[in-house]
Amino acid sequence: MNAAQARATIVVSIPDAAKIEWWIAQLAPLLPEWTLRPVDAPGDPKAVHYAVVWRPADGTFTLFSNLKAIVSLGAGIDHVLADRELPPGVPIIRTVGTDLTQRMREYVALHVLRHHRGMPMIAANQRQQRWAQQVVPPATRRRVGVMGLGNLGGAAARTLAALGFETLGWARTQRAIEGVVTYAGEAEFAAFLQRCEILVCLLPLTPATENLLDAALFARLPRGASLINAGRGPHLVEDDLLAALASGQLSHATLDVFRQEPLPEAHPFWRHPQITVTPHVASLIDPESGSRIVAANIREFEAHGEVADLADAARGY
Ligand code: NDP
Ligand code: OXD
Repeated sequence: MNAAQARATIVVSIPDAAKIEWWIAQLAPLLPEWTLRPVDAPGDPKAVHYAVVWRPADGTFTLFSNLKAIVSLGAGIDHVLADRELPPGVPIIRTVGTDLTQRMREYVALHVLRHHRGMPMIAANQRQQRWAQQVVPPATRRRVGVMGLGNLGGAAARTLAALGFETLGWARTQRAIEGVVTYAGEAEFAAFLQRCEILVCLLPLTPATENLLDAALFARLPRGASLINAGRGPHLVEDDLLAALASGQLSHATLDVFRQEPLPEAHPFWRHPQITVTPHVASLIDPESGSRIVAANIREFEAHGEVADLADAARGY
């Protein structure tokens, strides 16, 4: 790095100020050639070459005319693309890694098994001291479908197949995963849905996937199916879920992501007996390994102008 580049700055933008300090403290020793600053005290804006962000405010990047790349502190880039003043053409780097994948595999296995074995009903029975035995089929006769077969969905589908579930997967393009029956695109969506007794959503949020979890989709699932949404809140039409649970078309839902996060205290999902709420923890980025991945990606991008975890902004993920 030459003298002119030595002043280069990386800004960090996260809604929670304490987390900004934390990420700066983690990243600074890994990137000693760069100055790390909070986004609202960037120093010379022309020296800002990278922005490391989670849910940046609208217009965050407009000051930075020499931005080389935006780094999403997560696998999804919807929170970056949501910025209505996003400068066009600036590459967006996702943060993915084996930690993130491992955590998502655990979350999906936990909640699929919980639905499969009827745990919500068993827990409700316990609260009423009710001893009610019910025989459930083995995993080999339970059909579980995963929407989205990328980094996380693909890993989740493999895990479910390894547990013995009859595993189905759906993506935009045809994907081949050993032990998983895969479907692609609009044309094969109905055939996929009609077989899913448990449906897991691990799609990115794009114009094509927003509101996809709606009444029409629920109607295509086998009656009594259950839903796990760990993608994004706006995938789900909330009133349609409540209606499907009330009618018995769906039996239970586990939701990790919401239109408004944190989920407001008065929201009906909190107290709904057929809904399990988890606070966007399916696969929280691990701060230590996360900083190593972010630092490695910045170095790689700086050296070669590209990196494996580059998102495709036009595609939306
Ligand atoms: P990837 O980009 O690796 O994979 C996305 C998958 O979705 C691909 O298989 C893609 O299809 C498919 N897809 C995209 N658009 C469509 C569509 N219109 N129809 C059908 N399939 C589609 O993403 P990741 O697996 O890394 O992450 C997925 C999402 O999970 C993130 O965007 C984020 O929203 C969420 N997430 C949630 C976390 C949590 O803690 N709850 C943590 C991390 C991420 P194709 O293969 O054909 O391209
Ligand atoms: C992510 C997330 O996108 O945590 O990584 O949701």
